[in-house]
Amino acid sequence: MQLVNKILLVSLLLVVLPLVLYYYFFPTFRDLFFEQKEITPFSRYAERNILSQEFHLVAPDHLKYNQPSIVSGRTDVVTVTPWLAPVVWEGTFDPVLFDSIYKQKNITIAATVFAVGKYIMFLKEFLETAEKHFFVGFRVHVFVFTDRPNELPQVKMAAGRQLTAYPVPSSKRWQEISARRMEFIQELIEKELHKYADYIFCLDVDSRFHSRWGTESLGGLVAVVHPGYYRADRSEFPYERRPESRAYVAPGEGDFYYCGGAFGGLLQEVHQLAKTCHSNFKADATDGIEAAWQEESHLNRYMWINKPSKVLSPEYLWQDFKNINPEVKIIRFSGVIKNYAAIRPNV
Ligand code: UD2
Repeated sequence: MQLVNKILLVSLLLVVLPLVLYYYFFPTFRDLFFEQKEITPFSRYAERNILSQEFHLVAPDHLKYNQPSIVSGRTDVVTVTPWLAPVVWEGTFDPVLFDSIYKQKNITIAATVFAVGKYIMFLKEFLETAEKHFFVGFRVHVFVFTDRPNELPQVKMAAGRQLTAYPVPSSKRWQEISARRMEFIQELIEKELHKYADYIFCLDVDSRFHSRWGTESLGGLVAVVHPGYYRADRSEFPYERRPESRAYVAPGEGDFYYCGGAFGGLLQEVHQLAKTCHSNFKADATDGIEAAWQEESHLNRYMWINKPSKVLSPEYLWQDFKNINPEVKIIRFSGVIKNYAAIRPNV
């Protein structure tokens, strides 16, 4: 009997051992038999929503709007990237058509804004102007990351729109506040937003809305071209230029210079962006390097490899101190003039 047991054990080992070795050394075999996909509430969200929200555009029947043309339109600006993503300028879209398509989708748009330390002073105007221009008529949930949750201004919000404070620590360095944004955005998406939000936009607080920022801005991964560099040669872009950094962009590379102060898209796309930038920023910090423009540098590196599916023109983030150029027909959102020495914790 004991001999039979031994024979059984040895033959079992002879079968199992090669299988185990094969599993570890040949990934294709492994993938054939074992599902490798990480199942999280977030990935379930992604599967459920991505197709219906982003790619299927249904217009209501009998909707009347101006006849579109494919032979006339804006000629003073480029309205499509070399990878055929639209570049959104005034005159390239029909707002009525866009809103009608997205109204039927019953979407929720989240917006994040950081108001740490004295930057809380910009929040009231940001929120008041957002009420007038940012996705008016849609469900919007604004999250304010702040170390001063008790100082949130009282702003009357329309039905379907709400404001939530998300406490974050103070910091002695503005660079750290700016840099940690990706980390907190990732955290918010994982903990909260995956349950109900479809799109997210991450915006600078020292800014205000002047005119419509609406459904025309929705897309998978959405970037805004920086107003300071949209006419410049790529050699002038302030990318991170030290190869030791994970934000490095080599000379002769890079499409546009994008703003750190406004980006967004589908929740799962922004989650991927925030997670990657956060982890690269952390790895850089371990190596003792901080990218030239913190998370903006990492975002630019990310967008060079992961091309945005929609690019917003500088109408979507202008700077109040800049003269307006003729191709900019409308300013939708702009950064206010500020005295850095008076508002930042360090200079
Ligand atoms: C640029 C970018 C900004 C960021 C930064 C580099 C634009 C228009 N702005 O702006 O997004 O990439 O360069 O790090 O693209 N903040 C606080 N408390 C502080 C300091 C900053 O809450 O004490 C938050 C706040 O939301 C602010 C944002 O961080 O809007 C960016 O800081 P900034 O506006 O001082 O940076 P700035 O103007 O250099």
